[in-house]
Amino acid sequence: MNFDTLELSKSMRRLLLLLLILPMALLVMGVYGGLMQALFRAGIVTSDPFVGGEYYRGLTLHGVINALVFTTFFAVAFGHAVITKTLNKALNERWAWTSGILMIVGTVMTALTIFAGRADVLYTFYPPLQADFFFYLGLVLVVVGSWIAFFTWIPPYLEWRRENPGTKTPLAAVGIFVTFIVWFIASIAVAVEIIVLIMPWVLGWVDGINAMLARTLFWMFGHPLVYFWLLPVYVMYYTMLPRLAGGKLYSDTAGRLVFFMFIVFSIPVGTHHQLMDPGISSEWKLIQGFFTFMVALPSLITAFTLAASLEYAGRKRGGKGLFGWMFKLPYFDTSRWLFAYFITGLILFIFGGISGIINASYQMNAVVHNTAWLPGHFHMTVAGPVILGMLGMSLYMVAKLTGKKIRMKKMVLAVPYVYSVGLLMMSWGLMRGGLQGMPRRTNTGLTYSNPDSALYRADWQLFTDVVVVGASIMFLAMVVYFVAFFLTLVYRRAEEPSMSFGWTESVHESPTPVRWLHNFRPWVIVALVLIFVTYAPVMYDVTTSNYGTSPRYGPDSPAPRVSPSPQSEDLPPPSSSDAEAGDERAERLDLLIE
Ligand code: HEM
Ligand SMILES: [Cu+2]
Repeated sequence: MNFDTLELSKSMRRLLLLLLILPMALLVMGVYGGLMQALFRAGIVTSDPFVGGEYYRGLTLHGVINALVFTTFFAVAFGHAVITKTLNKALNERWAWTSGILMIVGTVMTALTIFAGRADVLYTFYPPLQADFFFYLGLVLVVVGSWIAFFTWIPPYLEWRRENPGTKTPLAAVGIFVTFIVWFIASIAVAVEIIVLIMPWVLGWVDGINAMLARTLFWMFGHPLVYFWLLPVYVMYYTMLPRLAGGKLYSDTAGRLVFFMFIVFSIPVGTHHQLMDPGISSEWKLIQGFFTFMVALPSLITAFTLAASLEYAGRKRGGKGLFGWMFKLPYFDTSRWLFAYFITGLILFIFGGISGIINASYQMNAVVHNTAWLPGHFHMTVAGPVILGMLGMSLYMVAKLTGKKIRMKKMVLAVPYVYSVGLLMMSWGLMRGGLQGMPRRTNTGLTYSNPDSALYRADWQLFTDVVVVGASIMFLAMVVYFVAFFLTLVYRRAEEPSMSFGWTESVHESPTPVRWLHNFRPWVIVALVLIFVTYAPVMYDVTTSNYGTSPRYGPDSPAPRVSPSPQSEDLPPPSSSDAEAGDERAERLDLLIE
């Protein structure tokens, strides 16, 4: 193979290190926030001394840092490295730095507003919750920065195509381009939400906001966002995992097909997050639900292709019989420690995927909607394969980019296993409780988990406790990872920095490009048509349904037009009716009815 010979320049190495290390430092806080959520929910703590004491502040920080900031920074850093190495082309450094600086400035801005208590709006920032202007501006800068990174990859790619006619684009580059095509199209929706709807409203230029329209635009972005998280990890699974396991990728063509399918099916599915929302007709909810099952297809193809690749590796390593190969994989080989981060993620993803299919089913969604089931489900995806792949690859890249030896290797190897055990416990607790009605985004410690409260639910206690144990195990594993990560950084350099990935070969591969898997354009066109067809009616529904606009929600204007009813079993008894409790009740009611 002729690629992977170009070294990254010193300036690019510096940029990549910055993009990997800064969000890792923030992730320390994000993960701490996760532990605190579990403790809040169980009633073990009632205020957080570090993040200013508030449950929703911590939850906002947790969602924004972990799910939005860390993942985006990683995808950009990984993308820069993969594109440079696979195409053997240097990127425009000035633009790469511009992108990085925009993202950093944006992140700092957003984080400061959260810390200052001016953005307790959770990572979905649903209007009429309103944050400080700079919260949104920061997010816009992060997104625009990531777009610029993507744009720096296009000219070298076009040049590469001209120089290599009739050659297949390296699979990893295909994966990275798909990641950012999906991201670019999807983030236009959130850009419109923020710039057209939210910002004028925050600045006071308009009195109210169409909350339903804002939510719809958010989810038009929010669902493909999960593939933006997942796709870089798919790149690792397809182009690195098989070799790490001691084998080859079973089918290169299947890999290409999977990536291209994501362009088409990632976006026209967002209303599956709004199955319980008013204002959108059931037909289109059902149709988008149908496409959600279509987008499960590439993940199923991936499951089979990767299983075949791992079987190939296991048999090469001497595995016999139907299942013998499974026991021959390098689970505990410190020299292949990265394998552990990939395989644990894959196993978690089985459960994450199955529970996702449940969420997407219109009827079953009614059972789990807005319950603790949801965070139970998505920690097995975004906090499973996504974060494990990104943690593994961040450490790998940082070590390569600095020429340092990874410290505490045995511990580093143990982290994903321990973390996964904790994660499965936490997710079980959340999901099982959710099936019994335990809500998400609710400080249950004040009420349902509080024996002194009239709302106490003894039958949820076991689940809340399991969540605490699981979350503590995850937290512990993450602390070990962070120590190893930063220790590796501060140690003396062992060798010349040199970025390289161990690309995998494939068992089945067509020597020449398969025509319809060679160009992005037709897939993008089909995607745009499908987005139009599925979203035009939804947008029509939302903009014509007569809900009017909402003023900002706040203690001075407790938005719900419904007044908190004393009969509602979910609310504190009417006796505690001083102003503060009223506000709190309204706030909780607002979150309950969303
Ligand atoms: C030590 C690790 C972690 C623990 C203990 C943890 C714990 C939790 C808990 C208990 C909740 C539910 C809060 C509630 O609804 O009341 C939650 C929410 C959430 N977590 Fe985590 N988590 C961890 C890691 C992660 C990671 C790595 C990610 C993403 C990369 C993540 C993303 C989220 C998101 C997006 C939410 C939803 C926030 C919201 O509803 O606005 N978490 N986490
Ligand atoms: Cu979704």
